[in-house]
Order: sequence, then C-alpha cells, then structure tokens
Amino acid sequence: MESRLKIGMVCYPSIGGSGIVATELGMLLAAAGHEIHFISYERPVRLKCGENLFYHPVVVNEYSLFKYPDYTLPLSVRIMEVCAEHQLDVLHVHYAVPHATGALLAKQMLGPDKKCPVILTTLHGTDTNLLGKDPHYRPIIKYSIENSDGVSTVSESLKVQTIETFGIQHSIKVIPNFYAPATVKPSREEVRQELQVTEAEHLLLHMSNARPGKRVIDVLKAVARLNNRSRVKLLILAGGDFEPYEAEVMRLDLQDRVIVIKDVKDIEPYLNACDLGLYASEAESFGLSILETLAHGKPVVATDVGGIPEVVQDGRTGLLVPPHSPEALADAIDQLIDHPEQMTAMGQAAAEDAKARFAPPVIRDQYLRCYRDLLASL
Ligand code: GMT
Repeated sequence: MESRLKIGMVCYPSIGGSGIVATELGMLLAAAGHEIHFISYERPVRLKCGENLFYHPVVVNEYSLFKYPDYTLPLSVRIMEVCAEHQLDVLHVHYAVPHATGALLAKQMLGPDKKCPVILTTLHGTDTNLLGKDPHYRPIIKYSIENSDGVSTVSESLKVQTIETFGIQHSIKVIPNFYAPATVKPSREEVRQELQVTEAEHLLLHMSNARPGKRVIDVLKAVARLNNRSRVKLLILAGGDFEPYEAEVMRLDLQDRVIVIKDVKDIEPYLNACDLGLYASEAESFGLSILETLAHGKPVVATDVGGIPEVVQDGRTGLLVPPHSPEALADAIDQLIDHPEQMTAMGQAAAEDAKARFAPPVIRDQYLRCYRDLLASL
C-alpha cells in the first residue's frame, strides 16, 4: 500500500481559477486519505471543512517603515513553520511568484538538519504571459522555477511558452485542470425565471474576473452585432470590477439584453441554465471557466489562443475564432443559434469530452504520481 502523504498547498484564496484548482485538488487528496495543509492570506473561498484538511493563515502586518506592504517574507516564515510543525512531505505551490519563491526561502530557513519537503510548482499562466515580460520580475520567476524540485503547467501551450519566455532547461510536466459538475439546484427553469429569460430566448454566459485580458468589450460588441440579437440574453458572472464596462453596455444599447451578477460563489445553477458559453480572452493558459461550461453540456464560442484549443475541440465541442474580433464571435454565435441541432450535438459532445479528459480523480492521480516520483528522486 502506498504511504499517506502530508502536503502543503500554497495558493491564492480568491475566486480565480488557480485558487479553485488548488482548493479542489486539496479536497480530493484529503478525501483519498492524505493530510492537506492550505497556506494563504485568507481561507480559500471553496474550501469546505473536513477530515485531513487544515488552514494556516499568513498574517501580514503593516509597518510604516515599509513604503509597500510585503507578502513574500511572512509567507516564507509561515511555510517554514508549517513544514517544521507538521513534517510535510510535499509543498505544492501554485504560481512561481510569490509562492515558489516563498517555499524556496522556507526550505533554506529549515536548514539541512530538518525534514525538507519536495517543492512542486504549478504554473497557471500569469507568471509567464504577464509578469514574465516584466524585466523587474523575470529573473526571480526563472530562478523560482529552476530551483523547484518539479514543475508542471496546466497546458501544453503554457509549457512551450514558459520554455520560450525563460529559456528553462528544467523538465516540465503538463497536468491539465479538472472539473465535474455537481447535482444542481435550483433547477434550470427556476434560474431562468429569476433572470427573466424565456425558453424561446438563448442565454449566453460569460464568466471571468473581467480583467482587460478577458476582452469583455469584445463580448459586448459581439452581442450587439448579432443577427439574432433580439432572441438573445447575455449573463455575465463577474468575479471582478464590472464598472468600467457599464458605459459600453449603454453605448451599445444592451441594457435590456445584459444581466450582470457579481462575485457568485455557486456558479453551477447558472451554468445549468445557460445555452452557450462566450469567451473572448486574448491570452489564456487553460480557461477553467470554459471547461466548467463544457462540462455542463454547453458548447462555447471562444478565442483560439493559448491553451483554449486544448480544452475546446473546434467544430466538435465549440467554435474557435481569432482574438480581437467581435465580428467573428458574432458570426459563430449566429451560426449556432441558426442550427439548433448542431448546438445540441456540440453540447452533448462537450459534456462527454470533459468527462473523458478532465475527470477529477484522473488528474488527482497524475499529481499524486508526480509527488511520489519527486520524493523517490531525492
Ligand atoms: O485568468 C486569470 O486572470 C486568473 C488566473 C488565476 O490565477 O486563476 O487564471 C489562470 O489560471 C487558471 C487556472 O489554471 C487558468 O484556467 C487560466 O487560463 C489562467 N489565466 C491566464 O492564463 C490569463
């Protein structure tokens, strides 16, 4: 029988995909009997209490002598304390900066006489596609990746981009994100009623943190240009500030077509109630929201960038179009609305494909194998 592992999970606690993946993975590993210690500045939003699950807050004090508050140093101290107290085998850190950097500092503080965990760093995208371009961050990201014991990316595309951006020699394993829908309540009908969307209307869904790279502007412009505009409503689940787009909604005269709901924790009733996903990102290492939409049996219209083509099978589970083109997005949406049988077939294929390729237990076991291989290589 394989041993029970003690794993530190270092992640952002917020609604973003990386924090969700880390939290769900930790809960799956705990359910399989491993001991999981979350380390973050807040309790991760989706973390439920349960056996084998622990949360250790990082406390950041503000000192007037610091012009800018510092997180990395108290993070490294907390990681070091948790490693020493709980004798962790593995530190699974999500993002190179600041989490892998904090883990490397913690390991140095533990010193050669104490039990040191192996560090697996999972890259989720922004280390490479945003901060990696900044010369003030690039060297520390490269250092943190190269000094981790193991490195994984959430898509093949992010692996290639990381090697190109940093000139990394370290081997990188690709382990995709995962998701399986739960039983959904309230029902599709109830949610549509609450949103005042009739069965004759097509409900498009966009979920994101609404940062500039998500191109919410293109989503709105696409809906405004639809031939089928009067038969469509767009639901936006905004995990970030939507205010910058409110003027555009008015300018495009979309007030009666767009419904915005902010900071939704339970997204599943909305995924169940919609007909089609709409994603216009200009960069995306994976696109967890896209997978969540597909897994609920809804096809997507999305941009052909980064890891998205690894999640969406173009022409089979959705339609992919070039980025920065509201026209192309609108044409693809019109095509699906005009061919309801194609939309239904794509939705079915989407649910089946998500189940076959991104099932939580399969991905959990890939991470477990990775941890054990790293431990065996010591
Ligand atoms: O997309 C964001 O702005 C949030 C970011 C995060 O930290 O959660 O998402 C990144 O990680 C997700 C989980 O692996 C991926 O699904 C997203 O594609 C990735 N975002 C980018 O690459 C821009």
